[in-house]
Amino acid sequence: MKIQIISLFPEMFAPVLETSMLWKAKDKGVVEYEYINLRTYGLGPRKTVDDTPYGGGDGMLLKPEPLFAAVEHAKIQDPEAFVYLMTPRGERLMQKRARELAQEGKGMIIICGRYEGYDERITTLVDRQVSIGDYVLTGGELPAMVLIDAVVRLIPGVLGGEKSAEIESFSHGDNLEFPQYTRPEDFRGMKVPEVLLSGNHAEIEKWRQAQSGSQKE
Ligand code: 6GU
Repeated sequence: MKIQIISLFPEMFAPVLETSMLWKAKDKGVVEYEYINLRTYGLGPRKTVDDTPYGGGDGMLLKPEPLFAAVEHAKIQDPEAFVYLMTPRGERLMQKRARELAQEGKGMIIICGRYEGYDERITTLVDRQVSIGDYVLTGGELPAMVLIDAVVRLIPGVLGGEKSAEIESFSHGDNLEFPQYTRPEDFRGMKVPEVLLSGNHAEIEKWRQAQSGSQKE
């Protein structure tokens, strides 16, 4: 899966995407990251990417021309890719959607918004607008990394040794609903629940079910 990121701050991505699981996915050839600096497509000698809003108002908006040029460049490299716009006005990212994107395996072109917003005409380029929750961040870069992390870990072959089917059957891919313990058995008087030491797999399963909340989709 080719993941192309369009941003004014492309340097923010490597520390996250070139580490741990996201790096391993790349090392295995499962994904490929490309950072596209929106500034490259800026207008004039100052490489302008933003301007004031018509009708007045605070702040600057991303202009359409650089974004169109950047997306057109990305589309040439991966014509089948879906275009995502990270915006607090988008549809909130859910696990279910991350799973769909990982299974589809289509390339992703991710536009990171900045400043106070963007010219609305760029939404004509976009297949899906994505938000990561009900709060406002200074830009789409952190949300883009969240989206990429959520999707890439679910691509078959990324999690070491596990088959996607197994991941699916394991609490829909998320083993976060029940508490877990490792050694030591007694840490500062805090003991591991007896049932987990029992070796009784049926009882352990029952305990875990009881501890699990409902799976969020
Ligand atoms: Cl995608 N962008 C920004 N700027 N803020 C957000 C967001 C996105 N999702 C939640 N807050």
